[in-house]
Amino acid sequence: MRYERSKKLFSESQLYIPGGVNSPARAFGPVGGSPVIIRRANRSRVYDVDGNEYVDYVCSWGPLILGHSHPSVIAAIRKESEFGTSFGAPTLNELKMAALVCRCVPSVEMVRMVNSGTEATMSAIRLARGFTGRDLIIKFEGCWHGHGDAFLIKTGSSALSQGVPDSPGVPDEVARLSVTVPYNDLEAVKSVLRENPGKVAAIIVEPVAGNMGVVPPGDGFLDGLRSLATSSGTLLIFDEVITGFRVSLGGAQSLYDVMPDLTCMGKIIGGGLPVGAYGGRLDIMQNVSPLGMKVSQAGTLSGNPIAMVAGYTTLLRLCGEDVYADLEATAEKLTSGMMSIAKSNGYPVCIQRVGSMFTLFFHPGPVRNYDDAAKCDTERFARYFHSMLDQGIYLPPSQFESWFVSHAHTEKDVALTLKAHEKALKEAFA
Ligand code: KE4
Repeated sequence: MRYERSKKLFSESQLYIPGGVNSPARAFGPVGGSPVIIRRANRSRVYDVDGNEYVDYVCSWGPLILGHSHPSVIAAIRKESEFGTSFGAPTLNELKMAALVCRCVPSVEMVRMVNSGTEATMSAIRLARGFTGRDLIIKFEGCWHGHGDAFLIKTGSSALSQGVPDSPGVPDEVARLSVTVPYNDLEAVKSVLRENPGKVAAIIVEPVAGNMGVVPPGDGFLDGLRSLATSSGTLLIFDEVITGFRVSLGGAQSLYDVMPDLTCMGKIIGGGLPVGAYGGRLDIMQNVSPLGMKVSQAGTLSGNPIAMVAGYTTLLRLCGEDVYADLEATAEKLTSGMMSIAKSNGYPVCIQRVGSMFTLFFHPGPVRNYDDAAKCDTERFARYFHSMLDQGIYLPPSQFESWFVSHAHTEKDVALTLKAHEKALKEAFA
């Protein structure tokens, strides 16, 4: 049987790990069935414990922009680990990394390393609150900023209502400090700012949303946020945990030429190891402990030397001239091929893409916000997903995630994917 060993191991995992997974996104909940257990990976391919091979479009949920087991990254990790695994003291690796991030990301003048995207967003919000002396934050429905209490809030019945907790364990008092508004809706942001003068510390946004499927910012949306933040004394935070070093070397802020006050990063900057970072304007960052206002934030393993070399080696490769043009070409070929198959058969789907991140929506489109995304036909997506898996194509197991193309994906991968896609669409719409 194709998934026999995976199924057996997953049942056993459920005895010891909640839901059998260390992050719920992996659990196949939205598509049904049992996850495949991955044993190893190389370039664009992952291999499960039953020996099945897949073309991988999850890429560890974004970090592996160079593909799996990139030889330079692996060599750097191997070499660095010979020198020790962690010192809890300053290192040369973290200096090189910080300098490179500041050079590549235009609005970042100073940066602090942490261990995950969640840590980055939680710390950025604390800094924004400390710096402005205000408590409220504005966030957008359908964006995901990790699992910090401040972010686990979705909109109430009215788009402008104060938040209610989305997860047990988030106190109402905390939830009330987050106001959720629809993505791509500047008017909604304006009203919240108008109703709460002098109270909003930060607006936090995924500059290209990747967590309701890929939803690009509409014309003028990011610029509009920038002006509203400036005129209200609110900080603008770009959560570039996905888009950082993905949509361009300088992230979404470079691509759209809009400068946030603070930027959260993760995924790619760790080269596949656990890293996050937040950075931005010098006058703000100079208040992170031990400096200035001493806004608290610390970490035993932050700036871990092995994680730093994995990230640094990845970023150096991305500084090469060819990478983003190649990624664009591969992603364009794949998505235009997928759409022409869908169109010629009259299937009501659409693809939204920015560079090498995209989503195939089971919705005719456009998808501009969470309400649009919620209209997708998730049952058809589940059938499509399983057909692709059975044909050796590994996709995120949810309609509301981004697919990622890596620099290791080849023409052959594209051809295999298109062939599988045609059959999977037919099965989804049967
Ligand atoms: P982590 O704490 O998972 O490293 O990063 C949180 C985070 C913050 N901001 C954005 C825009 C993110 O996309 C994420 C994490 N993304 C999810 C799914 N897209 C990772 C998968 C998972 O949670 O297992």
